[in-house]
Amino acid sequence: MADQVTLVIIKPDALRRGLAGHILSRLEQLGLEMVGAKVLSVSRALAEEHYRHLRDKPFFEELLQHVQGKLHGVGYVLAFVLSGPEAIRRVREVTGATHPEQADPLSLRGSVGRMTTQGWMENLLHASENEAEARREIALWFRPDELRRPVVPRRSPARR
Ligand code: DAT
Ligand code: MG
Repeated sequence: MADQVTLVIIKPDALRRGLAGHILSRLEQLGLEMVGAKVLSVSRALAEEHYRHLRDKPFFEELLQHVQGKLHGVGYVLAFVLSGPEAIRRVREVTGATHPEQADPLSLRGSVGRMTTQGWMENLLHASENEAEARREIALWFRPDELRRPVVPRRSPARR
């Protein structure tokens, strides 16, 4: 199995509900290497860039508010870079499908994710979907000196 790197974000809905430890402990069971970890406040610019593939969706504005913690009163997230065999697929499997009601009941989103009565999707964590997305996201969320070792090509000066 080829080694892969992936970006995981434990989002404000999970932190608000005290689920960071539960999520990390499920991820830890995959035996992946932790290459980077940090707590940070998400700027609007970072949120927009991270979710740029969804910018035309009707829920985009809510999504930006969500990842910035404005819906949950938690102004930060936890971000991780994990590496190991089939890391992307295996982390996505533990994470579960996007919609909590469609996610495998034993996955994180299926077991503790939920839709709120306001209609917000609390799906708890972000996990990269494929190698190209993982490379883009890791370069977006982590500076090279925040990673224990290089895992993605350096960002070109033009993109900073
Ligand atoms: P995933 O997070 O499973 O990779 P995605 O990349 O399609 O899913 O969407 C990113 C986030 O956007 C997702 O975690 C929650 C939000 N989202 C997606 N579809 C949505 C919808 N139909 N209604 C509300 N929020 C949605
Ligand atoms: Mg996605």
